[in-house]
Amino acid sequence: MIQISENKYQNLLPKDGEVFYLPDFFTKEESKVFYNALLQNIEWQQDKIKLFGKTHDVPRLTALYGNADKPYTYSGITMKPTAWLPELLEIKKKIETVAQVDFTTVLLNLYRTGKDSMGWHSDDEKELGLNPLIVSVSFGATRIFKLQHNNNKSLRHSLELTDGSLLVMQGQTQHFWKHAIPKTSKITEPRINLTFRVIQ
Ligand SMILES: O=C(O)CCC(=O)C(=O)O
Ligand SMILES: [Mn+2]
Repeated sequence: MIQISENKYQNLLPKDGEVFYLPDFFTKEESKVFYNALLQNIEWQQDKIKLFGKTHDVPRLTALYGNADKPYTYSGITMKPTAWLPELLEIKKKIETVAQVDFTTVLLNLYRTGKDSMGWHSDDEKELGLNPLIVSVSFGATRIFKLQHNNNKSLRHSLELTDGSLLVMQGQTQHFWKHAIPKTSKITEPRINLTFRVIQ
């Protein structure tokens, strides 16, 4: 699935899945160019979520890009992706040098400040298949990424996702672990995250 040197990068999970973190996957210059291009050119939208009969704004902006023939249902909404932009194809090409997979879809999140967040979840939609490979790229502000095991709450891991970094989740990770980006009062700058996925 992914070709990374097991000596240099170790699995961050003690069991039931594999998570690898590659800081500085993109240079500072590349990261700056992609950050500015994505901030400008992506059609960021405000998704809504219904909780106990009340509609709320999700605490971040999102977008879905990818192959037109691959609709994606998440949080109960079926989304048709917008056609790939050149900068997205450039990022996809670079990550396909370490992950020998033709990604069909990218989900983007814009965390405008530390007040924006992502709640605990697994990326376990059925379109992603049994053991999905998810490659996550970060540009802009550093945010904390948390992982917690479903059956044993004392099994947890926390790391900082820095500008230009890459995180890989694969194997059984989505069956056994949840992940989240918590709110923080320390961060006032935006962060852009892209998760490349394969819709079956
Ligand atoms: O922002 C992140 O690093 C996580 C995003 C995420 O978990 C998702 O889009 O499913
Ligand atoms: Mn996720």
